[in-house]
Amino acid sequence: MRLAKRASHETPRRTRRGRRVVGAAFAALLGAAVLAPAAPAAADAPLRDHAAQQGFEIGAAIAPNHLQNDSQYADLAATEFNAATPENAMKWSVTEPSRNQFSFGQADAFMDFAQANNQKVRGHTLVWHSQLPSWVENGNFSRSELLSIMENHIDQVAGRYAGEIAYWDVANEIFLGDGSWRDSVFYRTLGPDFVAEALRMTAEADPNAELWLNDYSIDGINAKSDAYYNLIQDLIAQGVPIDGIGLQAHLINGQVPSSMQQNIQRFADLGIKVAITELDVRIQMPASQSELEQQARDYRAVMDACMNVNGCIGVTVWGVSDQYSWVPDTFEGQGAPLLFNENYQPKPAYDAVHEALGGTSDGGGDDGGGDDGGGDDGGGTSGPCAVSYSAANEWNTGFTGQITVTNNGGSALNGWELQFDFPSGQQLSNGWNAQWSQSGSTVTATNTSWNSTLAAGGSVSIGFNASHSGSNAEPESFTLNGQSCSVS
Ligand code: 9MR
Repeated sequence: MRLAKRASHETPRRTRRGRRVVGAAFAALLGAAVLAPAAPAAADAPLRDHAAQQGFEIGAAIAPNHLQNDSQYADLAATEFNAATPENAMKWSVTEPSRNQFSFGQADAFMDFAQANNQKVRGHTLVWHSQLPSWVENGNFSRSELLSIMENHIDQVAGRYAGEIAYWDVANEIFLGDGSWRDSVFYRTLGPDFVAEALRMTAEADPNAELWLNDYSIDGINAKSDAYYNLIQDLIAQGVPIDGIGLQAHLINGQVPSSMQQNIQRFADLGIKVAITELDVRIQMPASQSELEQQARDYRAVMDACMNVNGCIGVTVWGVSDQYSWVPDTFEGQGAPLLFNENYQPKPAYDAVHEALGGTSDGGGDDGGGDDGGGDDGGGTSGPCAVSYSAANEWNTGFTGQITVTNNGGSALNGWELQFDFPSGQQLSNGWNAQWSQSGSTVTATNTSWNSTLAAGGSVSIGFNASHSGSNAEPESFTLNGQSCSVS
C-alpha cells in the first residue's frame, strides 16, 4: 500500500540514464542459466514453480561475480528462485565509491541476470551505516550538504533502475538491539528524520518501487521490532510513504523466535507488507545430520510463519549455496546456513522449503557431507529425541505417569512440545514440570518458562496424574516439536 507520495520536489529529477538490456558477452551466460535444467533431483519441480502457483516469492541474494565464474551457481540461482536481491552490488561503497563517481558494472550485471530470468528484484540498499565509502562515513557535513549527497545518491541509483525494481530496502539497520537509534553519519547529522527523507527521495527517484525498511533481529517481538512498529506508525501518521518491513532472519540453528508469526501479523495489520529478506540458519561446524534436520525444521517454521500471514509476500535466502556465504567469515566455526551444500546438492532444508511451498519431496535432501550415520547416537536410539515412559503408583482408577525426554539433536531446543495419545481412554488430571493439556486422546506437554531450553544431549523429566477405567495401556509413540521420538 502506497500511503503518500511526495507531491513535489525542490530539484527536478534527472532523466534516467539509459541502460543496455543485456550485454553481448553476458548474454551467453544468461542463456545458459535460463536454459539449464533444475539441478536438484530431490524434488518434483523447482521452488519457484511452486511459489508462483501460490503467488509467493522465493528469492535469493545473488552475487554477480559468482554468476560469471560458476555455472552451477548461476544455474541454481536461475532455476530455483523467482526473486533476487543483489548481495552487495547496489551498496553505496560499490555504486558511489568516490563522491559523484558512480559505478554500475556489478549492479547492471545483477539486473541483467534477474531480468533474463524473470525475477522480481529487491534493491539493497540505499541508506545504510555499513559498506559506506569513507568519504561519506567520515565526512563532516552540514545538514543541507548531507541531504544533497543522499539525494544525489538515491537519484542516481534508484533513478537508474526506475521501473525495474519491485522493492527498495531504502534504509537498513537503523536501530540497535534495545530499540535506540544506531549512531551513523546520517543519524548524527540529520537526526531521525533521515529515514523519512530517504523514503521521500526514493519515491521521487522511482515512483513505482515499493519503499521498505529492513533489519536483523526483528524477526520476533522484542525491543528492536517494537521500535520499528512505533516508527512505522509515526511515518504513516505523517503521510511519509512506507510500503514494507523486511525481517532479515539471520538465525542460529534451533532458535527461530516463537513470536515470529505474531510479529509478522502485527506489521501486516498496520497495512504494510512484510517479507523475510535475508534468511539463513547457521550451524556450528561440522554439521551433523541431526543438525541439518533441525535446520530443515527451522526453515519450515520460517516459511510457515510467513505463508500463514496474508501480508507476508515472500522469503529470500541470503545466498544460493553454502559454498559462498558470509557466515563462516563472520562467525568463526559456523557455517552451512543455506539450502544447497557446497557441492550444490539440496539439503534437508531445501526439502522443507519445497514442501512448505506445496511441493512433494522424495526425502532425498542430501545431508551435505555424505557422513550420515556418524552423528547422533549409537546406542540403539534414533531420531531427534528419545522418550522413556512409565506408569507408577497405579491404583484401580488412576496412576502417576513419569516421562523423561532426551534431545538427541545436535543443538539445543529453545522451546519444546511433547505430544502423545492415550490409547485406552485415560484422562489427564494434573501435571508438573510442563504445561499440560489434553484434547480427545491427545496429550500435549509444553515447556515451562524455566525449562524451555533443552540442551543438545540433555533430558527433562516431567510427570502427571491421570485417571483410567481399568485398562492403562502405554502410549505407543511420542513426538517432540513434531518429530517422532524413539521410545524405551
Ligand atoms: O552478505 C554480505 C557480505 O558479503 C558483505 O561482506 C557484508 C558487508 O557488511 O554484507 C553482507 O550482507 C548483509 C546485508 O547487506 C545486510 N544485512 C546483513 C547481511 C549479512 O551481514
